Amino acid sequence: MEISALTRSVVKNNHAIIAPDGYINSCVPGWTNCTVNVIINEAMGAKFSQLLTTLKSNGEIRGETQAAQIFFYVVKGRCHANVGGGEKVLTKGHYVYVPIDTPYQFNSEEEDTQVLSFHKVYEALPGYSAHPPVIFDKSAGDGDTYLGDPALRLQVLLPEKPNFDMAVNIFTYDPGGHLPFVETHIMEHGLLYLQGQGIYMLDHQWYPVKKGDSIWMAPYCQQWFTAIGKEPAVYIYYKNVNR
Ligand code: UGY
Ligand code: MN
Repeated sequence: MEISALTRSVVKNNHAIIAPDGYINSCVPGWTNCTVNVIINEAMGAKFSQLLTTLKSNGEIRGETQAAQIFFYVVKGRCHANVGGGEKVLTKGHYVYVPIDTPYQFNSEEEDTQVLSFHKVYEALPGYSAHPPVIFDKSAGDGDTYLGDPALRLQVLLPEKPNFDMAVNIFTYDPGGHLPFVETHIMEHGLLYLQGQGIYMLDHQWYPVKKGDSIWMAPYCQQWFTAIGKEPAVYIYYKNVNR
């Protein structure tokens, strides 16, 4: 039998690893027939939230954004999205950007559909208007070579425009691929592993991580990663940008 007092999850002042074994469900008004796990949040010291929501076949995610914009990404399954008047059926790898003051609705079309979301209070930029809602129903691919290393690929999911104050990217590492240097930066991250495994160094501590794990990195939390195992390691991550 597993010893239930053990976990790989840690929560420190400037980083956290959250493995699924520690999840406790939350209730979010309007998000019904689904399991909501708030993985990263202001309560932890972060300046954004990261949620993972698993919908039953009749599950619904419905609301209207206020101060915070939301980025939704379909991790698995199938759902019908209605955002800011646009409608589409979404499957794995599709994603949606919901700006502030915008109604949104997602209805599951398959049991266990899973949706990742990043929520951030929008910081407007004088002279620029907020980007309208977008439903991206083309699957995210492998991405472009990162910093000249073909073992690393980065796919940028949102338009690189100054009116966006958040970026969401997918990072793919072939086994043995690693960040070219220890990153030390002001931007904050939240991430979810979609595939594979590896070793993350956070604030000079070393953690084995794998598919299903999430990580929070506060500003200036030093970070480095290498992929191990037999398949590429892939994570989707949030970053605050342009402000
Ligand atoms: O965009 C980034 O800062 C990215 N290279 N960081 C990371 O994957 N930990
Ligand atoms: Mn980084």
